[in-house]
Amino acid sequence: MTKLLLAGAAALALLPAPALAQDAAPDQAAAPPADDSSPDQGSMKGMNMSGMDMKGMKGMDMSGMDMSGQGSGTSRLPPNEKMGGTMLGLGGQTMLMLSGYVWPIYTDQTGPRGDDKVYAQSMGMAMLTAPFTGGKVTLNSMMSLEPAMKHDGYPLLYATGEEAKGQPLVDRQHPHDLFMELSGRLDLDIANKTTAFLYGGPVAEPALGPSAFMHRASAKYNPEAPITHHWFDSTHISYGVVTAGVSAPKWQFEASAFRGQEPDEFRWNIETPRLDSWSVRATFAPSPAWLLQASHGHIHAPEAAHPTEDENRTTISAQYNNGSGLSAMAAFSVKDRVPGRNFSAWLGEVNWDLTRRHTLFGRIENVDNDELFPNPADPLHDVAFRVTKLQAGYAYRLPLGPANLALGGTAAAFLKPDALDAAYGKSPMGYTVFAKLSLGD
Ligand SMILES: [Cu+2]
Repeated sequence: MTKLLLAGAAALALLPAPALAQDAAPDQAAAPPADDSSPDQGSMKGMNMSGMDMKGMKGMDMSGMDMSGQGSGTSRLPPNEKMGGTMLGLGGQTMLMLSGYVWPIYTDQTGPRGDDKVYAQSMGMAMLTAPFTGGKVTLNSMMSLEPAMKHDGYPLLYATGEEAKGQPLVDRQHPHDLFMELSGRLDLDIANKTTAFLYGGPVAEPALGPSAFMHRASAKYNPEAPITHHWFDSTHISYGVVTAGVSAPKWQFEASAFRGQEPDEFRWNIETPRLDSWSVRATFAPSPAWLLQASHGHIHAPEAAHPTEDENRTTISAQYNNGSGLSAMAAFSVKDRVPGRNFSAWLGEVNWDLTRRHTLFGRIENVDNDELFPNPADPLHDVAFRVTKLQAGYAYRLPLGPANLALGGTAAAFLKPDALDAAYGKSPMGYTVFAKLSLGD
């Protein structure tokens, strides 16, 4: 995927700048400029044409390929939310969108349970869209080189979920798998702007939770995964997914069958797909700025360490994007362990592009977690603690042609019960500095 990103960037770098927009639509290059009342212009709004000559795009027929408001998997974002990327026309109306990032980070998580590390997050996405009369086919691939960061990922206080060396990961965030998504989607028009769709693949995302954090504008410069990842969006890499739904501009209903077990610690391979879990999701976009989501799923034996425990997960979320640099999300989740009890979590997240250069962002999370002491001999084993994480960050952005470089850092503090002082210290902190190079926004 780094390769993909570089290849995309290199391909663009080889083109003379004025040809860029034309390259995005070779068949329309010679088309006469359309008048400003072109009905297709609305669909351009959602696309990030950074560095491109918008005038050259006006004549394009963008019907069937409005990417605004699309999140990860089949999830949706506020219609105002742009999907960053570079479009390449492949003839006819077939388009290839490339986007991705390489994100070197240094983190220092303090206190007895902290650690520091230099690591890199990465992702490369390629999306092929081929409209036809009466519908559209979309193929998605998303890859990451994060498996190179070793099984135990990166230090992140109070994060839990998945395993390394056969042990549950605690105070660390797992790396993502090489194949984050390999999926296809078929949309068939059933009414004006309304489609019935079928989506799925060996690696895909079921209809559960809000769009995964790496696809939300509200988290685009936040280098830390949410410590509530396993309450909201941890199913975003599932081995085996089939989803059917109906999608309209303002609403979407869908249901999925998928494999409940989380990815194992060997992250270069594709694990055996199964369909042993299910979920349903309803999505509503009352206006271009808002996206509301509610979902519920039954996850069969998600954790390898607890093969006899299932999980019922219910999430609701509200996302906001004003279309001019301010995006936010508020979300609430209840994890009902079967057998077991409920564990709830909530999250608030914001990203504010103050100017073209300066961005402020932050996240607040609160989670009830009983996995902080995995050793059965520990007196605090299986005891639940409610922890709040408060995090703020800043990014300085440098546009580099079709790419963007963001330099920044974050600081995080925690509110926790005194009973955790012995293990974590009185006031542990989490710091990061980073440089995010992205194709697209
Ligand atoms: Cu993840």
